[in-house]
Amino acid sequence: TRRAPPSQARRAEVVFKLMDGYLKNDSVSLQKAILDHVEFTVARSRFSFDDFEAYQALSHSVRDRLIERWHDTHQYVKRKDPKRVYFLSLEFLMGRSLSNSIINLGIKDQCVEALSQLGFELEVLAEQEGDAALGNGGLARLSACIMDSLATLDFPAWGYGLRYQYGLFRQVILDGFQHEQPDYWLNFGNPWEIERVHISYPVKFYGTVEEEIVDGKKFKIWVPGETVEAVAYDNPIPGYGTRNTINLRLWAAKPSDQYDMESFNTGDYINAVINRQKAETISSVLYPDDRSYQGKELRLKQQYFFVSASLQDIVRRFKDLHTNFQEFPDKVALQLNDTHPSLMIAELMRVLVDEEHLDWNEAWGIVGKAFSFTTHIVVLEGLEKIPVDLLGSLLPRHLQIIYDINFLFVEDLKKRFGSDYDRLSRMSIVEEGPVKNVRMANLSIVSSHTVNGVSQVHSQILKTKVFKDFYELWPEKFQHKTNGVTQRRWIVGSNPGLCGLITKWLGTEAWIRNVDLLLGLRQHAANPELQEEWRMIRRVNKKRLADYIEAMSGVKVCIDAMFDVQVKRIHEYKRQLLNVLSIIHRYDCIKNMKKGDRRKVVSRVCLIGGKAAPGYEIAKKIIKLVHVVAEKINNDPDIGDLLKLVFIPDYNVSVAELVVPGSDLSQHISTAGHEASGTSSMKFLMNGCLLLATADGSTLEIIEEIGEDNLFVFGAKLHEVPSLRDKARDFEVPRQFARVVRMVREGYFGFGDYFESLCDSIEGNGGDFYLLGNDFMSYLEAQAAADKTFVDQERWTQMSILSAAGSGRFSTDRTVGEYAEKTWGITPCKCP
Ligand code: B1H
Repeated sequence: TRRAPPSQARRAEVVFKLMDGYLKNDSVSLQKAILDHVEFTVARSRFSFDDFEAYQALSHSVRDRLIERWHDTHQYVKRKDPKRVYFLSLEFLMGRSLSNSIINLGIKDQCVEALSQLGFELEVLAEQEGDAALGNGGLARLSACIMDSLATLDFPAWGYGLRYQYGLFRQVILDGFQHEQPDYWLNFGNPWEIERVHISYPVKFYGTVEEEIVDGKKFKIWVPGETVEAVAYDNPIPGYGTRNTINLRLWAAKPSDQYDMESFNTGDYINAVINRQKAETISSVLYPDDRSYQGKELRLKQQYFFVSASLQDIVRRFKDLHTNFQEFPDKVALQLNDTHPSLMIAELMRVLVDEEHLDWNEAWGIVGKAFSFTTHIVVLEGLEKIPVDLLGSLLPRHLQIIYDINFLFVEDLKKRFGSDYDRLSRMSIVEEGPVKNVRMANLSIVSSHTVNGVSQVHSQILKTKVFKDFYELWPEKFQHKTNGVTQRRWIVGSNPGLCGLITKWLGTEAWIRNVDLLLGLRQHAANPELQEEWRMIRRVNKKRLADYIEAMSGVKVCIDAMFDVQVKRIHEYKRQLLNVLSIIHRYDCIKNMKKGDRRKVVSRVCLIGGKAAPGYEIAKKIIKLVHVVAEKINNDPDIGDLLKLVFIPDYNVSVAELVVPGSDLSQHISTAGHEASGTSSMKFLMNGCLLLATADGSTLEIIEEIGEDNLFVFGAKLHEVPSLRDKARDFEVPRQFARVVRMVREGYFGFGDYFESLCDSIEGNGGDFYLLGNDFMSYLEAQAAADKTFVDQERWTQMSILSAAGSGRFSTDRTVGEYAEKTWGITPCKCP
């Protein structure tokens, strides 16, 4: 006879009797946890294990504590059933999790102690972890910072994304050239995810659209041709100073049992199995191009796979407690991180109309209240387009729905604007032409209640240029939220020295949750005692960075020199080339100086790092140029410590955690009007690094916050750019500029022919689109001003303190607070 399972209540009784509350966080309990995980999870002997095994065991101990809080948060939020925000992004750059989790759980001291008795160091173990690099750059790191703030501020929120098996490629430099290697980041296991085999949904593709009659009414139904399964992997995201721990759910593609049963019946068993396995390719690799869309089928499949699985999950959660879809927008806010997840608009329409049998207008009303859209693009050419043919073959029903949305939209437009056909064709969701495209941004704007830009100036550009027509139609839809970064990772985690110092001078740790308190540093900015301590901490960080530079490149650098840094994706508009040209100019000047004058030169260590998209030739040439110039300068005995140039390979989140705290000066020098926001500048600012920047993106707000005197600003202003471009052909470039470009062209650093097209991009007939020649002299002046200030260490330190003090506005805590109130309509739900 089989025994009946115990009732819930009986089970709870047993569990309570056995358990002595939650897991304990004292160092002895942590030690026991670590040893248990060494023995039973890692399956090594408790008496002998190495750093990596200790990292694994510690991670599992931390994970256990995360899971407890994560369960509690879920249960509590489920009971309260508040409106939740779903942050939908195809990219999350999470970096490492161990240190961050320990900090947010508030168990750092205990972990350090627990480890030290076992003979391990937390910092060393943390280095064992590889980065989770499921994204390209700023947009993806923003998603990660937003998750940290959502959790810390107790918002009922979920992140949804894709679990790529290969993250952003590893950049390997061979002979100065970039090579891409796969980032198979799951090779050594990932203790930070929880595989949820029982949470999976079928996702369908291809097929045809047919009609179905239900209760005498006609409905469209999609008869798909292929099915794959989406399996959930959950990543707990702990808040700081709260029990709340939210979920980042990433989907992986697995073969479906419904997939291809036919081929098994043909007798070719082996090939049938192999074909089945192909389903996994959907989530296998992250596309490494930021800002260029290629209309690839696999990319579209990824987008829909993501959208379909996430929406099924969201709708299931909604239906657990609700039956009336009119309540959907009261419970669900769907945040589109750029247009990459925008197919969810058509998918929600399809679910509501075809599956739930709501009528079109009802469904459209729900969609319009549920979605909000944030764009990260500044120029029209950057907007995502999907070829109609591609969409029609992969998702025939969605294409119909998009056409229907567009038809009704254009009908409305005609009523308002009559026969202004130019306007109609600009605003239409479908772009006519030799290749018809779906304009994903237009679809997103038409269907969302709110459109956000990512900095003040960006939002302004959206209203006056990129989406002018839409702004004229719906001014009330347009908002703006300046981006931010989380101080938990970018000060507390990566700069513990500065963190301690700030806490000491503010007399409280409260700034870690309430970053506006940093303003309290302003009053001490000129205090010599603080200044001295500030410099000491910065020196330690510089030493750490110098050691890294030497280990990685073999170049010894002097920590008294100014560490001058530009780290970000390589792009023409970000103008790394301008930086290199000015370094060549500096080198040339030193070479031509009388020996006596050299004493006045401020020593610099110039660091440049970043990845180029694999197919982006000009960007790859810039990387090679950095290397050849570095080779020449660093090996010139005549120059010594006056100037060094080092390329930092494979720049990623954990490299940034080392570079940011150790820099004196950081460069954000895009041509005005091209950087939507920029977020690395905010990290540098928080760490007291001075900025050398153009008046672009969020820099304009940084200037507003800390004052023009506390950073080095140069270059053409936004309103000057169009006329400068018009006049570019007649512009007489400064001789200093012409000279350094000539040096590159003529092979002074070797590879003259190879750099020809690079030089043409700033001098040739196409004109100097990004205005390097135009901004060159003002750039050199700003550089000279930085040199002059650096000599005056009191002034420099004061500016540094004022930078950090003014960085509070650039925390994602502020960004997320604004989104919650003005866009999503959600309030905190704090787990007791
Ligand atoms: C930003 C992207 C982006 N803008 C397409 N656009 C991508 C576009 O894989 N793709 O197809 C990936 C990324 N990323 C950046 O977003 C902006 O350039 C920055 O200025 C901004 O700070 C950042 C966050 O808003």
